[in-house]
Amino acid sequence: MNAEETARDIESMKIRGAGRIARAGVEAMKHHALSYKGSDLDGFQKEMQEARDVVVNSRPTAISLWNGLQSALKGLEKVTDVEEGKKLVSSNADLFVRDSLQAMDRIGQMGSRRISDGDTVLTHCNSHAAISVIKTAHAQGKRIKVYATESRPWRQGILTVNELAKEGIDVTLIIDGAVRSVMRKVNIVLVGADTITSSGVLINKIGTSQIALAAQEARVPFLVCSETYKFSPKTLFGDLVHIEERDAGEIVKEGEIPSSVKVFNPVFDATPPEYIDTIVTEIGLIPPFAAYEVIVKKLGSDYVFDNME
Ligand code: RI2
Repeated sequence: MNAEETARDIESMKIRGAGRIARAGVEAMKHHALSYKGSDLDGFQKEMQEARDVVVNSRPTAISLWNGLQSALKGLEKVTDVEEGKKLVSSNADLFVRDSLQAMDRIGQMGSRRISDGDTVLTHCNSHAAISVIKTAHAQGKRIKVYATESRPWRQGILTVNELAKEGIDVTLIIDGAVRSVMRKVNIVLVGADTITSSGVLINKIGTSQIALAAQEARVPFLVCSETYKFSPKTLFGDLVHIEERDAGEIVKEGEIPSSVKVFNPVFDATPPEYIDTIVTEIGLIPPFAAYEVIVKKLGSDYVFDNME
């Protein structure tokens, strides 16, 4: 799909999930580069920047999209002709998609070591990184039970229960309000990430921070499953993460409430590092306070500074 179609599908949440939107974004860059007809290098580089800007603004919270698009265009300023530029964007995009899928598998392998036979897991929304851990543990023969939250208002929990049931995993759907009631039966919480800040704060689906609170009260380990491209270089230099707010129509039907009633629909929230036991990444289990190291080591301080906007 081209940049405009991809941006529209990400904004409408037809494509969703921090990892999935990043892969869709870099694929759109590859498509845009390969379909460029001109031979003018400046025009090509300008077109690619414009395409990047169209896609990156489609969902402001998940840094995965920004990191993915930056890596797709990495080195473009140094190419000497359009053909070289097309090849570079195409190979950058292929590399990002390959590495991001490999990262999910590695997270599954490493995270499953924290799952014991007979464990009950609670997960929120529809995180393929968290689901990778659950599926890997199940494939290892561990008899696990899963509570999946409905995750209002988009109800991504329905996706999760369908994906887990298909694998033959014992899964129970609960409403978001039931989390604290079931927490005493839970051995471990696994959630995904949209963004992890340089100070180790987790930005994830709304409701995550309440789950972390209930887990801490019940002394249940709370693990984040996140590829390193969900760590935010922009927060290293002072940027605050924008928490996306979406339409009231996602929560109430037309005419259901008086027009004088306001509707507040933030779709992400922030969980402080002290509520997080560890972050399962493809380069190992990272304490949240080591997020700075991951950002600088993985992306490099030059990359961070060069990509300040
Ligand atoms: P994976 C999703 O956001 C959820 O917040 C989920 O935890 C996170 O992205 C990571 O998902 P949304 O796109 O990359 O549903 O682990 O708003 O699949």
